[in-house]
Amino acid sequence: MSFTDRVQIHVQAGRGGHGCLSFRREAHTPKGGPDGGNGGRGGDVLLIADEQLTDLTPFRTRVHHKAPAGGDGEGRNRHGRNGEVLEVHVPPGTRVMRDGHEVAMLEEPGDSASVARGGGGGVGNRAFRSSTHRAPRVTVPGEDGEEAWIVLEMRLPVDVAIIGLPNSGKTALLNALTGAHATVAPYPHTTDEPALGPLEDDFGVIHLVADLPGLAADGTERRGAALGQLERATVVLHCLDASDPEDPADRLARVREGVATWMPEGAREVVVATKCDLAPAPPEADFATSAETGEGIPALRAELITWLS
Ligand SMILES: Nc1nc2c(ncn2[C@@H]2O[C@H](COP(=O)(O)OP(=O)(O)OP(=O)(O)O)[C@@H](O)[C@H]2O)c(=O)[nH]1
Ligand SMILES: [Mg+2]
Repeated sequence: MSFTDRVQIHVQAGRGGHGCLSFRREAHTPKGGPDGGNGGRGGDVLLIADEQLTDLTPFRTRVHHKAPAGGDGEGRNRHGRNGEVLEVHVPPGTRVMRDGHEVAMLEEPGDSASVARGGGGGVGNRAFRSSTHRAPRVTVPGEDGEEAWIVLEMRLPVDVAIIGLPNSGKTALLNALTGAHATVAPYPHTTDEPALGPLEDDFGVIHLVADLPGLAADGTERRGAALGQLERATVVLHCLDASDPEDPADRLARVREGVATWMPEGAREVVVATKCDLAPAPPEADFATSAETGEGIPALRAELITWLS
């Protein structure tokens, strides 16, 4: 399971309107001067973050996004109208990539970024009139709008984050709770990249549970990028190894200090004692579990589902 949702879309800004070739025609002036107006600008394509959207699914079927062209110039010096900006709504938290580089990050609702500039309007023959050129037949066509393939990326929001010291049983807990198959091993730092598992609630909604490695044994940050996934979690499961002889309060404090920067405001922190088949849960724990025997896992899962629903 991947942490990011990604789609590729094509954006095309509007072409500029063409300049007009026209001469004034009036009943009493057989050869009027040039009066062809300029073309309007093509419309830009603007991405805008919209809180109504939560994922990139709509873009799987709507790939091409084209802004309208500018209007052509007309006789009697009438300018073409500018093409309207095409607003493409994306979910907040969307990263915009072009040619492998980030070009914009639309974090908050209302954030916007122009991803394709409309073409400039053409020039009508009126503009070329001068004392030596009384009847210019020159016009300039509108420019093409910019077009590009861009990639939209969105980090999937983690609902439940599992944190704890290295080797504290985080991955084993993830697997037991969600049926994920992430690697569990008897040494620290087995998990280098965050691992994900799905948890389905009573309404069939999938919530993502993530094992977030990233702390060293002393509680300091080892890989901040992984811990960055914490920021949207609503529940944080803090693993406390029951079989570890070191003072539980000290271990809890160390981890809390280590993740303080990323801890989301208002998230519910739950202390989960792990490996309770080896030793009794310390009093600091809210839940006593064992991934080995399954003890406490159904109760924790049921509580999680209640909180998330
Ligand atoms: N007896 C017992 N052993 C467990 C339990 N949970 C995990 N372990 C063992 O503890 C060791 C570490 O478990 P992991 O789940 O890999 O721990 P982790 O916190 O993900 O470790 P890192 O990713 O390496 O930081 C492994 O040898 C597991 O088999 C449990 O409930 N009971
Ligand atoms: Mg692990």
